[in-house]
Amino acid sequence: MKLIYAIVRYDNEDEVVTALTKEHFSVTRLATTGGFLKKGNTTLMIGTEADRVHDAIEIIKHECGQRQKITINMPYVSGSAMINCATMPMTVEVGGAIIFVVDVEHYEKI
Ligand code: 2BA
Repeated sequence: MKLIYAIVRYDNEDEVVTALTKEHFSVTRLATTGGFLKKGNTTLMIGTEADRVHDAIEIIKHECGQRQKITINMPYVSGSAMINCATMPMTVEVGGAIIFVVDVEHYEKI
């Protein structure tokens, strides 16, 4: 058995979960926060048989779409000091999903 962690944007959460449950995947949603942008995102936990991992990832890929580049204004840091109110434009990629697949040592329902 495998456990898939999929970090998705809030905007995609409902569509991804609906599509996964329609295909009989069990899903748990966790409200999480990205360390870099400090914005809310959603982490999905999907426990499934190894031979269904590919199908789950294809569904996530289909619902989350392509990654896109966006420009954000980051606080400007000079040396160890953050200069008040100064910002610096920076391009980051968002969208799509971040996926980890890990082995499950033991699984049971009691
Ligand atoms: P955040 O940490 O808020 O990162 C948002 C986006 O900012 C990232 O998108 C990436 O394009 C950029 N970014 C992140 N850290 C950066 C850094 N140190 N320097 C420059 N740019 C940086 P994604 O890669 O799509 O990640 C989306 C969210 O997935 C992340 O939100 C984080 O919550 C999670 N994530 C991504 N990679 C991870 C990893 N290796 N381990 C744990 N969580 C991860």
